Amino acid sequence: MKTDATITIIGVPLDLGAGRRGVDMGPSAIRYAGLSRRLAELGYQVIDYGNLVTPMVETIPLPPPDARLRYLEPITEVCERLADQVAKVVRQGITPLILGGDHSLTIGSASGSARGRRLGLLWIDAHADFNDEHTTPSGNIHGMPLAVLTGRGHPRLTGLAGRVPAFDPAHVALVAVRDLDPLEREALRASPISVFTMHDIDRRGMAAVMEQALTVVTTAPDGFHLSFDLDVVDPRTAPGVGTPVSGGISRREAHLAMELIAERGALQSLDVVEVNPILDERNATAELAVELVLSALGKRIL
Ligand code: 4U7
Ligand code: MN
Ligand code: MN
Ligand code: MN
Repeated sequence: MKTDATITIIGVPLDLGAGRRGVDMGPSAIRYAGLSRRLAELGYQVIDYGNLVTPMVETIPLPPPDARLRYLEPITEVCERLADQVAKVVRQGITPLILGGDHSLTIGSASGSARGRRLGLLWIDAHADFNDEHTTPSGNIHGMPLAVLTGRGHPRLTGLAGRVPAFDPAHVALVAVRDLDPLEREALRASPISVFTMHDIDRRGMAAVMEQALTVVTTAPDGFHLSFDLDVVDPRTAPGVGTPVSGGISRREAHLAMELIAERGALQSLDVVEVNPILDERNATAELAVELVLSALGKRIL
């Protein structure tokens, strides 16, 4: 992407999809870390649309503890509005940058970006987010968006791109995964999604893995959407996430992945999700999110 292009920021202060509070403050923390100014310094025209209106958990009746799709209705309603907003921005030739918020919001952002075009999907996450209402151990929808976007899940969620699946699984790559639930793992093994685990990164290095993952997502004709869950980074570096998993990628590996994304020149839209300021240390995780967005959008050291 040319660095004089226009970027639109959309915040989604949603935490209904996660098991604990706090990710709803992610968009504020990422903005506070200097996102707009840094993007402008890189040469972009930046338009901040502000935050979508999202319901607060305290204002909704508590779902039963054994709910399998907790807060389906309000999450669907937010994702519908987000998908419409993202699709509108895309039609104007503008790149949407969506700030989360829990990962259920990507059902809206990626679906909106994929309306009327065939995109690849690059999912960088410690988790596969490949559960459905039958396999989920938690009932939390932030563990389901990749399944929904490839056509498996509640029909209220799978259709937001205007077709099911929103993304052909042959054009989807999952990078740096290290924590799978038993039934989720089976579903993933049976799916044509290209999965690159932490093991692959340890063995072959981030550069080789990312080149291959990018080849997968760029076989789609119209470019790709990036979904970046901050919990992919090791919790010593990115403590401010709701579901930390030790043994994650390093700061440098994360930057390298983003720099290789920029080099391909096919990125159409992106979201950065799961930043939880309550659990963060002096906004370090939000600051990292800003740095990584800059790398994905073309910032170079020299
Ligand atoms: B995230 C989990 F059970 N798999 O489904 C689930 F371990 O968006 C976690 O990647 C999901 O942060 C994590 O609840 C969702 C759990
Ligand atoms: Mn996730
Ligand atoms: Mn995750
Ligand atoms: Mn998480």
